Amino acid sequence: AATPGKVPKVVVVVCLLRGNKVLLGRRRSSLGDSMSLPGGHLEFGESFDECATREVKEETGLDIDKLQCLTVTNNLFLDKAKPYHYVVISIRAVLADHQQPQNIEPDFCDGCGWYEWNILPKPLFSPLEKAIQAGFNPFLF
Ligand code: 8DG
Ligand code: MG
Ligand code: MG
Repeated sequence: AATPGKVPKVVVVVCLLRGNKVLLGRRRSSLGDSMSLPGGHLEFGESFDECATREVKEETGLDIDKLQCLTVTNNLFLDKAKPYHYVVISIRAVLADHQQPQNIEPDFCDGCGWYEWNILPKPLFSPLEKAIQAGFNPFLF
């Protein structure tokens, strides 16, 4: 049903892979801290790849390469106090060649780190947790 004044938003998130690990960072919200993929809102006129590259750079300082579109999910959390509806495009990428993984500055991204896919930290950001429970795995594309 149409809800006056509310529109879905488009978000691009990035599974930045290094070996068998993925980059996650800490998100702070009123509902508590959780770990999530870097990413953010698609800006007017951007391609998905441009958005992925820009958000990762803004949030971690890292440059990415070999971008590949994985999934599109419709993330609905309508029963929350602040209901949200995001169309989330997941992109897989690796570090650009010149990039030294150890160069991540903690200042860029609180709690940012590389995690093995089968030993992910908890709590995960709930939409990510949900996607993983539904079988999402960036290593299987
Ligand atoms: P801002 O400029 O709007 O402050 O931040 P942004 O970096 O552009 O946006 P964001 O808050 O990081 O991401 C926008 C929304 O995307 C977030 O509030 C919830 C939704 N989202 C998901 N899954 C994921 C995910 O795995 N990672 C991130 N970062 N956001 C996600 O539904
Ligand atoms: Mg963000
Ligand atoms: Mg943004």
